[in-house]
Amino acid sequence: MKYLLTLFICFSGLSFSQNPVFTHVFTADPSPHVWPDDPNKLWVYTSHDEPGSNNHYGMTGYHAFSTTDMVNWTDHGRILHLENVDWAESHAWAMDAAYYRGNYYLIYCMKEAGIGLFRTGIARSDVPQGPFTDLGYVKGVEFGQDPALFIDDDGKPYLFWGHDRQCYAAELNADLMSIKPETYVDLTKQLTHVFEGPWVHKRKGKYYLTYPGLTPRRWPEKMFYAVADKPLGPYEFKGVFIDDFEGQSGTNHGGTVTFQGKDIMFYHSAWLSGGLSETRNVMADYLNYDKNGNIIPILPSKEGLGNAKRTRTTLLLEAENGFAAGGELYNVIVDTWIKGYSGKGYVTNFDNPYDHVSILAQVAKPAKYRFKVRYASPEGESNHDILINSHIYREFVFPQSDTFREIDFGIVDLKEGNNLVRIFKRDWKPSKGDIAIDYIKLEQVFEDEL
Ligand code: FUB
Repeated sequence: MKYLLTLFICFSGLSFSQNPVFTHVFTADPSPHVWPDDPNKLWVYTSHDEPGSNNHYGMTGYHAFSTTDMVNWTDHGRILHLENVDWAESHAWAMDAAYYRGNYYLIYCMKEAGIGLFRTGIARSDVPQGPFTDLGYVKGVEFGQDPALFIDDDGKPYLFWGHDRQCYAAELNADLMSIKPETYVDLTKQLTHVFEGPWVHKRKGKYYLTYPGLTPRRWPEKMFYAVADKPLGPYEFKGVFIDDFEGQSGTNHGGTVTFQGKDIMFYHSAWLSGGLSETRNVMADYLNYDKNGNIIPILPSKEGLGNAKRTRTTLLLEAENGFAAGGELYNVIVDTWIKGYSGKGYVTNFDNPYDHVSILAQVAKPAKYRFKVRYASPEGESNHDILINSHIYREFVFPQSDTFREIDFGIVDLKEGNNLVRIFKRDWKPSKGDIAIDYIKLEQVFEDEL
């Protein structure tokens, strides 16, 4: 059977390639989760590398991704940015996410304004895709780089963080805003070679702490792990499970998740940028254990998680997210009243020339996307300009529609980096109606499909 499958692959010209997982945007430090309200959806939260920078100093924000089949992904866009965190000045480095007492949390690190030292920030949302609202930083955490928030089965929250060859942990108070000082532990000596980036998962009653480290102090980072009977240790060092590999980044960082019955390790490499060490992309491979519960080392594979030729991502960018997602709402409002609407909100009240909504799409390289807009316009047709990066892409009359529907505008070109899509009220023809914009979609298309 295996032979036949190999033959089929050779003759059909198919080769499976699901790594890198996201090929349209540079992403790093993946934090994978399955939330309790939907076991059929896998979420991955990432930091974002700026195209062209090839260093970590200019990192400014985070993205959320979701999938049900590990082939077709949704990029929910920017979910938190330095601009949305008034105590921070730079270094939007690694983060984690958690579901806790009915809300979703993003726990992240940024450098504190005027001080320049890492703090561990907490932001909250009532939906997994964000955007997240900053609540401040966790008190009692110094040098709070690379936080991981682990909620144990008994509901107790634990924070782990790692910075420059050190790793610490503590139980958090129930509001997640401060540690319980009496629980604080220094795990550094238990985690041989540790450099940063701790992540904890639980399997068969044991706590696995995975982390990037240097042997001895030699870059690039490899991934190691240690195991304990209690979340705060003591941890027993086990060894390396992702060694050096071709095309790796200077750093490595990641986490594990169980999805559809399989254990998966998400981490990062520099494959998408062609080996630019600090311009990274998310990778994923299955994680297996031996009969004693030891992690079987992972060899980063081109195939990744599946049997599809490649992954495909659609950017699903909600109009109402505005500034929190890098966009803008100019003299328009967010509403939900249109009959049958069930989302978080749409943008409406385009009643003056220049009223507009702008939506940010971040991509790694110049590429083509299929562009769609979901709208309703119950009172009649409505005239608008659609601008992409300040150029008029289309002057368009949105037809009257009582209900929300998608218009497919065909293929558009996006440039490397930040792209702003603006839907703009212009007085070139009077409108009868007032549109409501729900979202835009930008679907990845590949050269061989054009
Ligand atoms: O992504 C920026 C930094 O690089 C992270 O915080 C570290 O863990 C390393 O991956």
